[in-house]
Amino acid sequence: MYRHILVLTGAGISAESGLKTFRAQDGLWEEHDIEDVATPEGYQRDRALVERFYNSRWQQLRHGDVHPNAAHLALARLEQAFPGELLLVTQNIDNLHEQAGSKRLLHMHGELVKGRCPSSGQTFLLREPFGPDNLCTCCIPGQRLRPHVVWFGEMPLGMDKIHAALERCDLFIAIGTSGTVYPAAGFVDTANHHGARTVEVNLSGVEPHSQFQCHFEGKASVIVPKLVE
Ligand code: BV8
Repeated sequence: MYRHILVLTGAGISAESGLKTFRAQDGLWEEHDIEDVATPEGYQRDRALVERFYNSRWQQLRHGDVHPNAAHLALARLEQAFPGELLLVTQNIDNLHEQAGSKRLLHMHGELVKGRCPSSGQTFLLREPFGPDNLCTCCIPGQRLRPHVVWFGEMPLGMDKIHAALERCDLFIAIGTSGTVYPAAGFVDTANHHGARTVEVNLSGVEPHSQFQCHFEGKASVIVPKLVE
């Protein structure tokens, strides 16, 4: 019986909810260079482009027909039912895990529904799109809020908590991630090193990552509920 579970999710778990992944044909990055929309340098170079990139994703999450799918809901049920320790670390910046009911959740790459004051680091729930009028209320005069998102070259959030959980976990499950972005892509090596069972859930036809001991091929909305039941 497992006592400490760490679940890592990527864009693939939200794909069936209608949110684009990063590296599929019609993925987010197909329309943009990472350097232009997901780096501090890109934000300095063309703030309006970056704001448009995040505003459109924020609007889709708020007003689009985007809802948690069976995989999100199954993970929330697991958290409720599991008597041991469970931490859900997501690379995703959408709030579908929260909408599904997950509470023991860590957004290591930030959150689309929040803005951050560039001076104080304070975060604010977004009430309007990013732009010249969307200012923080923690400074005088207010600073223009930036997306509360971890860009390439920026330190992911909650790394101490994640490393502590990786060293303790006896089951590590990665769901819907291409394993291309570090440090998340290296978590499986740490879990293996500490003797955890490591499991990967990804689409069939996708090259499994050899570092995982077990692979379940199929859509997350089909596989994850079966794993949880
Ligand atoms: C860091 C937020 C150090 C933005 C994201 C040079 C300079 C600096 C750093 C580096 C460098 N070279 C390399 C690095 C490290 C860099 C990195 O890894 N680069 C890569 C490109 C090589 N990492 C970083 O920069 C990180 N920070 O290293 O800091 C540091 C140290 C000290 C002090 C300061 C700094 C920060 C990385 C975070 C970047 N931000 N997101 C945004 O969201 O807009 S990353 C972005 O990619 C998303 O968060 C996403 O989660 C992540 C990974 O992608 P996936 O989630 O895996 O999505 P993808 O589309 O790739 O794959 C989807 C998968 O799902 C596929 O496998 C598909 O088959 C599967 N799937 C699809 N449908 C389904 C499915 N599976 C199941 N069911 C389905 N239905």
